[in-house]
Amino acid sequence: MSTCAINGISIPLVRLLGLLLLISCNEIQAPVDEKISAAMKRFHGNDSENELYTRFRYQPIQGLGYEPGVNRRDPSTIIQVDDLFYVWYTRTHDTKSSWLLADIWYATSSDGLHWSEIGPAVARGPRGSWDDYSVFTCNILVAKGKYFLCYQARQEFTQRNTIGMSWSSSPNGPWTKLTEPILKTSPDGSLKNPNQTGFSKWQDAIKPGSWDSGAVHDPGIIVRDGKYHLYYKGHAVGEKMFSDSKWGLAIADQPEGPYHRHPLNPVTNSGHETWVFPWRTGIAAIIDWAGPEKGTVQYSEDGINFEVMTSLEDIPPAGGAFIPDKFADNKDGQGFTWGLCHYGRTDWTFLVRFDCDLKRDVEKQLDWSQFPHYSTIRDVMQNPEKFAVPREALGGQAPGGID
Ligand code: AAL
Repeated sequence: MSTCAINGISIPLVRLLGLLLLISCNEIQAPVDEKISAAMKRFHGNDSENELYTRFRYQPIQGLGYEPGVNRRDPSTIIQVDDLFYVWYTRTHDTKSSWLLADIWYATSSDGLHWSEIGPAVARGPRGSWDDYSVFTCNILVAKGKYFLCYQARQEFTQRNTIGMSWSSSPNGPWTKLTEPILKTSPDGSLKNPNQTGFSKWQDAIKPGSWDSGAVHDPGIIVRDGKYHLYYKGHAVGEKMFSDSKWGLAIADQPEGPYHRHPLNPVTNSGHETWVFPWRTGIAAIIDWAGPEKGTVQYSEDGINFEVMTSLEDIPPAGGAFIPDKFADNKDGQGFTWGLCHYGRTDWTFLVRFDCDLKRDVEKQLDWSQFPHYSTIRDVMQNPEKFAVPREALGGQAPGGID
């Protein structure tokens, strides 16, 4: 074999020719690359052409709107049974917290705007049980001809929470509780006051723990390849900032579990209330206000490895969408156009409706004049007096349009 020596290293001639060709190709390519800015290298297209881009529009609803004396929050995914839409949510009369001392209630509607509150679905357990303090922040799964509600549970003198489940053969109940939680916080880390009641204080740590050792929140289950994929939010014991939360995945062969944490957890590096839905052959996620990838919509072919698709503004807080194919397990996720979410910056939390274009094949609303959130500052909206702006002026539009 012919060889050639470079710096005393002998290289077969064929490999050397290949190497030279590679170097010369790179040389030809380099100037072309240099003509693309870093921003355009990571550019995947305009939002106007991006299927996963949307703007959110909001409107009031009847029956679950603002009502002094009642907190309603964290609505579930909405399902349709016969001609009725169903939603489940946290309900409490407490003035110190809108999710502790709570029970899970449900409401129905035939148009998604006028809701009738029916009554409690799942209530707190008897004193001393693992769900005696609050059952809250629920989600619904429809599988095997049954309905499963999964939710956060707290015991009165225990800081770390659990995820519980109840099932029923009808969306109207009655609901049967599983005797044990389906997920618990990772047991590591050490809290300063593990048996304190009231708000969870996973920040106060003697020893920090893993990412979901402080709390397992916002459970929601999707069916995929015949298995039950439970997505949830985790907080770490010793977490420094409230918005350092991340999402994880636990998988089971049966709706009731046992659920096993995925070895690649956490599967997101950001996100508060979990919001995942089947999209085409994979899973999409809306990451709201928490973490370095806040305000993004992400996609994952396998439900585990998520990539940012674009960013979104004014994401519905704790959005519970009407996702008709959430449990279809057909690798043909279509998305959704509406749902409910909560408003939490009032004395009593309440639910509102959002509409959007996150459905394949819908024509997107691209007209900017439709979106009054553009050019706003939250502090001015909340306290216009401080900025000497008359409250009546808030909804207006500055002359000159939207430039
Ligand atoms: C929500 C959710 C969980 C938290 C609290 C009530 O936004 O993340 O449910 O525990 O806030």
